[in-house]
Amino acid sequence: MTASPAAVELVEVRLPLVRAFRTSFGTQLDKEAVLVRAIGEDGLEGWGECASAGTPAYSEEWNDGAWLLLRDHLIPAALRGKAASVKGHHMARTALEVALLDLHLRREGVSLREHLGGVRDRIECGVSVGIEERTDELLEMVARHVDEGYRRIKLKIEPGADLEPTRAVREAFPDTPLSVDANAAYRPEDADHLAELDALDLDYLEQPLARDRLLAHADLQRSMRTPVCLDETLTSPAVTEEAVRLGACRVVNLKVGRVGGVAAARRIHDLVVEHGVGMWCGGMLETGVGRAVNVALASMPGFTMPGDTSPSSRYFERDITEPFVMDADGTMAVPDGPGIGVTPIPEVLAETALRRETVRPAAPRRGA
Ligand code: SMG
Ligand code: MG
Repeated sequence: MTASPAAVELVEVRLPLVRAFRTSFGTQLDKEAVLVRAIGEDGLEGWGECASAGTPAYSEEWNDGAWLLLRDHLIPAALRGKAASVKGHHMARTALEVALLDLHLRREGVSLREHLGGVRDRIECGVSVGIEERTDELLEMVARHVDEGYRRIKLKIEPGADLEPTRAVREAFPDTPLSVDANAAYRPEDADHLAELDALDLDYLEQPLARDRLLAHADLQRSMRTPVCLDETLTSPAVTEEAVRLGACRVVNLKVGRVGGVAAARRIHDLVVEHGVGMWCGGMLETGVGRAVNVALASMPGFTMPGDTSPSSRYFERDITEPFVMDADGTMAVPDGPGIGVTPIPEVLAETALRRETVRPAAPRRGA
């Protein structure tokens, strides 16, 4: 698809989050991200972001691992015009795939949205709200987000912090589209407890059980009215098709990094459309680089629900790119410039960088 880059730079950045984000697997205070910069012979650049975090709490991937895999395997292969033979590590692979795609699309003058066949120039924003100690503070946050115009509120839940806060939000906001995300915190034995969510008119219950429990999710879905949405489980087009055909989910959360790249995401998009299930674009607290990809993806026709595609201000005082801004109607523009349509601002990159390293083609061996 694309000529090999002349060099590839890795940059790890750290940005403080405007508010700590608590999920069933931990609390995040900062966003740390590995960014990939593909540098062409012609001086053009392409950027990609690895969706992993500082620790392997959401999935097996984490930033130190991604850094080594990119530096020692994925990038050296790409510099030779090859794909490395690597299993798993979808987020790291996606970061490089996107950087190379961005470089290619910039050369061609084509936006990622056009490349993907996106049909909208604005997308609907939802917001994912972390677990809060106090329900009154949660209600205040939700009220603020509803006022800001978000089209859907998602609450993080875990055992002990589920029915009570969700019921309180539903009572205060009877008409707001609402969903919950458990990040795999429940067991199949919790089915009766989870079925109590049915009274709260939720758009979906996201990833209630462990990610490898396809059949258990199908059983759970049969036992409750609220649609089950899968996130962590859906790591490829094949497993997504099996989940949908088994009835393990009625809604799909699509994250490009989790599924291994733009090409895999397109295949999932198409099969989800074919099966007529709901779909929305997930988020990993991305900086502007990863956000640009999510927003372009969400412009495709199969995205039927607002995603975790929030504006930059939901996460950062200052994003590393020009900020993504949400209008009062809860929508956000899809970038229309070439490639992903945004680039890191050099000064912000310099201020937020923890480390940088450039990988160049190996010098040819003597006699080779
Ligand atoms: O990007 O706004 C965002 C965060 C959305 O809740 C979100 N992501 O399971 O869907 C999810 C989580 C994964 C990341 S939690 C640190
Ligand atoms: Mg999730």
